[in-house]
Amino acid sequence: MMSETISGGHLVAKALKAEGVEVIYTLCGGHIIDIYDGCVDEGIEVIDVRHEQVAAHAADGYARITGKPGCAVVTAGPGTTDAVTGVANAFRAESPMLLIGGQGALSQHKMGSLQDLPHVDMMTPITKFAATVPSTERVADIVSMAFRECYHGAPGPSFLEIPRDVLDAKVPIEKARIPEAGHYRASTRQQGDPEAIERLADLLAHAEKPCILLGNQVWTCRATDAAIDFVRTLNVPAYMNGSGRGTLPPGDPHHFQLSRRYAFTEADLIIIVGTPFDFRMGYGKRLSPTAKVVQIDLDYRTVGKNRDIDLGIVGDAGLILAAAAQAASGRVENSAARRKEWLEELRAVETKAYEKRLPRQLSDAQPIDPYRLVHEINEFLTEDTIYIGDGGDIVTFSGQVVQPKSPGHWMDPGPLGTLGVGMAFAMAAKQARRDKEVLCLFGDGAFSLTGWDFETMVRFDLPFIGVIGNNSSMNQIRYGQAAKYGEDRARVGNTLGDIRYGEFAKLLGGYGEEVRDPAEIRPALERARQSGKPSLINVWVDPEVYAPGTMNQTMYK
Ligand SMILES: Cc1ncc(C[n+]2csc(CCOP(=O)(O)OP(=O)(O)O)c2C)c(N)n1
Repeated sequence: MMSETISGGHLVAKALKAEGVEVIYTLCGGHIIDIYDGCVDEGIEVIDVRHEQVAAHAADGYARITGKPGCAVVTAGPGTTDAVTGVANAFRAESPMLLIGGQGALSQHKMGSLQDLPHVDMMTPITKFAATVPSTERVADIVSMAFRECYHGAPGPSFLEIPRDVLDAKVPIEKARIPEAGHYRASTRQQGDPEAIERLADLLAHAEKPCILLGNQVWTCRATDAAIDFVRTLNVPAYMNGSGRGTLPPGDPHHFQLSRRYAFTEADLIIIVGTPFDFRMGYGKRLSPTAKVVQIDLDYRTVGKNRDIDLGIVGDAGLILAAAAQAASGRVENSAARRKEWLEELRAVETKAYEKRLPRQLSDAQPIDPYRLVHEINEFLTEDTIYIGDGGDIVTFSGQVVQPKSPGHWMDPGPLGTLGVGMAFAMAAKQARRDKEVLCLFGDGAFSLTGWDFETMVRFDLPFIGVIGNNSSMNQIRYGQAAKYGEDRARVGNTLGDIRYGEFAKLLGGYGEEVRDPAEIRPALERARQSGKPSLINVWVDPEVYAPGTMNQTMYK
């Protein structure tokens, strides 16, 4: 009797299915078509995009939204090099995704086959795991291995290249290991060392002016409830960054944003959760030198990096915060009363900063003040709107003003600062969460990197609200040039055309509008919401004003 056979591409699809992956993002090529065929059998959706960078960013975005790994499949050579930026972004952002690249046949190894490149060498420094699949029997096994590696410590991307003959060959099914869902990687989370938890409880019991920064990993670990319980039980003011934004809703008594620098200077205990001391944190320099500093992270390499700390705990943010809240709650007597003044002090700083900026947020100026645009967006967001920022200066403005209303509803590129993530993140967010509204703010520079994939949004019926803060410039860079070389030499390499992106949206089958009057921003956003289509509201903003962060050039300090 002939035994049943299975090809490499079908084994890929089975391994994806076992991991719960429901969709792959791809741009086709002859090397990878057997994976598509496998996806047909396994019921995995295939979303084909216009540039492999978008496929990789979408896999990153899918991971962020769902907590499952994202998967992008690209062809050999230029398909894989095009995806490098997306993988690199996921690497710096600690996002678990798998990129599968095609490769020439093993039988033609180093013979100069079409699109042959040393992919694994290229991917090794920007992944947690990069390998060639050497035989058809091992395909599903190695895909599962790549997923296992994605979740080692802080998550991150893996890369596999699968040679064409390995993918296309058929092997008897009993010879292939097909790992079963839930049976090939650990499902445990890492507890913090109990002794360290006791020390943290002790520090909390003695602190008069504590504060906590809830970073990316609070969302990665789905630690929202534990974080909320922690700050409420112990009465600790909370700041949020990256995907940690939205852990507490705006208006919550423990939600703070504009007084962060003040808090970090005045606090006697600073707890940093799941975010590194990188440029966004001034490498830890802006923390009071006399405060006790505690760092909690999934990755031991992040703890104590760039700055000394008093206590470092490696593990899952949710488990550690829950354990610390429990250990400290008996000891922090009357914390509500004790820290009342500290919270009031911070609230006063917060209110003052807000009131100072408010006139700009309400400005009727034409051309439109970017503060007005981001204010209107902030007012427009609902609890069910996922907000994405993709751009330079305009996104720096939005970082100050836009506050997501729910956890996991904020997406930015992360520390790689990659322009062009927006369309892909919108695609992944809408595809994974049809019940959510998705709004992406683009700079016109950022939009033009990957804007053609607006057409993919139309083709797959993925409605979203795109807003372009259009200043016909790469303004964040222009500012630095003007400051360094003078206004008369500032206009080199940063000028963009006056593009009517609203028309572009219509051309591709979406909804579009041009907005020059600030009073028209809100109605235009409402019409985009009503249209039920992918949309672009092209808002012409003043190119002569810059965000404070840009003017301080904080990102380079
Ligand atoms: C892929 C990529 N290329 C270049 C840069 C450098 N860069 C940072 S901000 C910026 C300008 C972005 O312009 P735009 O999106 O129009 O926003 P604006 O600053 O004008 O508001 C550039 C080019 C980058 N971060 N990422």
